[in-house]
Amino acid sequence: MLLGRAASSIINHKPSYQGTVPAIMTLNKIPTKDRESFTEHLKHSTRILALCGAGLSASSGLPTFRGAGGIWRNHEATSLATPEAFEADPALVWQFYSYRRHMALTANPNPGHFALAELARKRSQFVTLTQNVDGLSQRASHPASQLHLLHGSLFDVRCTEFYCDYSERDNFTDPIVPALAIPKGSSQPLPSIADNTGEEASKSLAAAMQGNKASQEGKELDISDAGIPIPRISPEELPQCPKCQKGLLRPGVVWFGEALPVKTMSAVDKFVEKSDIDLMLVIGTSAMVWPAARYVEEARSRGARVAVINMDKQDGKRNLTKRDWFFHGDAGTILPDILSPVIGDISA
Ligand code: BJW
Repeated sequence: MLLGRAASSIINHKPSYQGTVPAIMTLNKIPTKDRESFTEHLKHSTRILALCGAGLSASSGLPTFRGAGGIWRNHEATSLATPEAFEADPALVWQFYSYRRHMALTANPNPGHFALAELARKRSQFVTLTQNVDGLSQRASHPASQLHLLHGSLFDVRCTEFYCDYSERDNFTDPIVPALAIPKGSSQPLPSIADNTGEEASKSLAAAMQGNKASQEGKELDISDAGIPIPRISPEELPQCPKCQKGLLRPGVVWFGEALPVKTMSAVDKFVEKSDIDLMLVIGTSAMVWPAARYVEEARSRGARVAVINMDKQDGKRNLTKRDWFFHGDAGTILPDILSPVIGDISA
C-alpha cells in the first residue's frame, strides 16, 4: 500500500501539496449585465488597485494556503509559516520552503499574471499588491514599480541573528544547499508496510539522498506526501549566513506575527492616500490575512467599486455590496477575459 502511494507521489511537473489542485479550472459564463457594467467602469478607471492571493497562481499548479491543498506532510501550510515553527524545527520549515522554491521555479506564469502585467503597462496608475511569494508575476514581466510584494519572496533570504543585517535578493539556486535537494525515486526497494526493521526505508532513503546512479535516473518524489521519507537534516547542513558565519539563513517571507516590509507599506499607503480609487480587483484570495485584507475596505472608502475573482462563492461574495462584481471561476481564465477591453487579446 505504501509502495502504491509512493509511486503515485512522483512529481510530474504539476506541483501540488496533496495533488488536489485542478490543472484546468472551470469557465463560468459571465452574465452579460455584469460584463457590460464592468467593462464600462474599467474603461473609465484610471486609479486601480489589485490585491492578489494564492488563487492567482492556482492554475499554474501551485497550491493555495487554506483548504485541502494547503497541507504539507500533514502540517497545515499556515502553521509552518511562523517564526515559532522555524525556531522549533528549522530543518522541517526549510524543507517546506525549499520544496516550494523548487515548485515555483518549475511552474510558469498563467494568463492571469500576464493580463495583470499588461494592464499595468496600459494604466500607469494601476498598482498590484500581491501576497504571493512565488515570483510568477515578476516572471510575467509585471512592471516592478507597479508591483508590491506584501509577504516577501521565496527567493530572498536573510540572517536570523539579531545583530546581523545580511540579506540577499533573488537567490534562485535550487536547491539552495545540497541537503535540501528533493529526493528522487530509485530502483532500490521503496519501504513497504512489511518492512518491520526499517531496512528498506533506510536503503531507499540513502539511495535517494546520496544521488547514486539509480536515483539519478528516477524522478523527484513528492515530499509533500508524509508517506515519502525525507532525510533528517542537521542545522550545519542548512543555509548558513556568509557574513556573520554564526546565524542560519531563513526565507525572506513574512510569517504570522511579523511586520510587513516598511518601505512597501509606505509606498502602498502613499498611493492609497493620494486620491480616490476607481476600481479594486480582489483576485484569488480568501482576504482573511491582515493587514493585506484591509486594503479592500480602504479602497472602498476612497470610492472604489470592487470586483472579486474567486473560485469559491463563499470566499468571493463575503462583504460584497450592490455596486460590486463577483466573477466566479479561475483567475487565469477570467482576468484576460474581463480585462480585454483595455488590454486586448493577450493570447494573440
Ligand atoms: C482561486 C483559485 C483560482 C483558489 N482562481 N481563485 C485577528 C484580527 C486581525 C488580524 C489578526 C488577528 N489575529 C492575528 C492577526 C494578524 C495576522 C492575521 O491576519 N491573521 C489572520 C489569520 C487572522 N497577520 C499577521 O500576523 C501579519 N502581520 C502583522 O499583523 O504584523 C503586525 C506587526 C506590526 C508591527 C510589528 C510586528 C508585527 C503577517 C501576515 C503574514 C502572512 N503570511 C503568509 C505566509 C507568507 C509566506 C509563505 O508564502 O509561506 O502569507 S500566511 C498565508 O496567507 C500567506 C498568504 O499570502 C496569505 C493569504 O492567503 P491567500 O493568498 O488569500 O490564500 P488562501 O489559501 O487563504 O486563499 C486562496 C483563495 O483563492 C481562496 O479564496 C480560493 O477560493 C481562491 N482560489 N483557486 C481564483 N484558480
